[in-house]
Amino acid sequence: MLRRHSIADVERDTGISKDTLRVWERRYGFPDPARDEIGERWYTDEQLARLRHVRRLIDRGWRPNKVVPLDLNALMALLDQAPPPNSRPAGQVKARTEPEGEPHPDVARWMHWVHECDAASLRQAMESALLTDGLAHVLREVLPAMTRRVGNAWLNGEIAIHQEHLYTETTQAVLRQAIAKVRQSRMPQSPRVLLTTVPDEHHGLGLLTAEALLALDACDTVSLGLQMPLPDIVTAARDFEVQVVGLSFGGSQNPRDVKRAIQWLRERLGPEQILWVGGRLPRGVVDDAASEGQCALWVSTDADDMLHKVRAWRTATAH
Ligand code: B12
Repeated sequence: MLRRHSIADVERDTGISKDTLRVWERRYGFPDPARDEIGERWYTDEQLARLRHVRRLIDRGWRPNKVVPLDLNALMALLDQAPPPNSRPAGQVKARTEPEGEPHPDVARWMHWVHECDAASLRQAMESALLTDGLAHVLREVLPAMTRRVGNAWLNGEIAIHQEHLYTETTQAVLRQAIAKVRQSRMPQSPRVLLTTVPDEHHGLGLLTAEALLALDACDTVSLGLQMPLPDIVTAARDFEVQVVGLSFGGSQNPRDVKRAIQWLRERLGPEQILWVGGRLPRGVVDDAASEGQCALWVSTDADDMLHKVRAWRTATAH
């Protein structure tokens, strides 16, 4: 069934602001949304798919006037090419591009089962990688590469949404089982960490990755799953007597909401607690939110940094 998307949906999905969408409509004649009876813009699936590709090309350094007018096939062909001539220097390229780097052999195998919609074989392949290479290796080397591949494959139309869901669900099931196996008693001087996401944050693999790495590092974690209302996070942090509240962000939230959530929590968690935010954070949001609030703020966007913070905490509380 064809779906229609409001301008706010398109902004949230692609990260292209409403103002920019309107300017492109005037300037390039695309996107050319239909209007409803009260004049609101409505975009089709096809327009949304085209805009996702435009966004990725702009992130790679293409200028809007070169890509906005192109059709989907032309955009896909450009995505397979090298960066454009005179592209912006690396520092100015938006952080959301997802180069895949050298293909990992497990990724090719796992993708095969995703294409085949074969959940049992995918799960078996993941379990066998865990046995052969260990959880830490899979978390650091294979899962990030596989997730990027799956994300790009979905974006390029190589796989359907149900195949992307098959990957996410299987990964979650395998990781949960692996976490249960490695969970060990908490090392003295380790923070107890409550893990969750804020309302409307549906991305859960980052949270699970963090939980698995903390379990490997003998930290005690309390995982409350996704989308906890903010006041309940504060209550749970008190009731579970945690030292750290870890939040994971998937990159699709409005930066204003992310900043507000961080500030709101920093004002209400205790001064002895730490708010730990990880995942994909809109640029600048954490800097803005960092100056306010009574509890400390940790930010981690990669796995090793997460463990350094735990070690620093252990050292600081060792006496
Ligand atoms: C799977 C997925 C989904 C699934 C999530 C299912 C689930 N149960 O998790 C579903 C289908 C629900 C989904 C929905 C959406 N998604 Co989505 N999704 C993805 C995908 C493919 C994988 C995300 C993921 O799990 N990554 C794996 C984790 C392990 O990696 P990570 O998040 O980077 O985390 C690492 C670190 O940051 C750290 N970390 C993470 N959390 C934490 C927390 C703490 C405390 C610490 C210390 C560390 C830490 O640990 C990890 C390992 O180092 C990505 C594409 C990609 N390549 O990642 C898009 C992606 C994240 N989604 C995106 C978007 C736009 C959306 C949607 C708006 C619409 C859409 N187009 O599908 C909705 C929004 C839903 C919502 N309101 O939250 C965009 C975000 C754009 C951006 N600005 O970055 C991405 C990047 C796709 C893209 N290329 O455009 N998505």
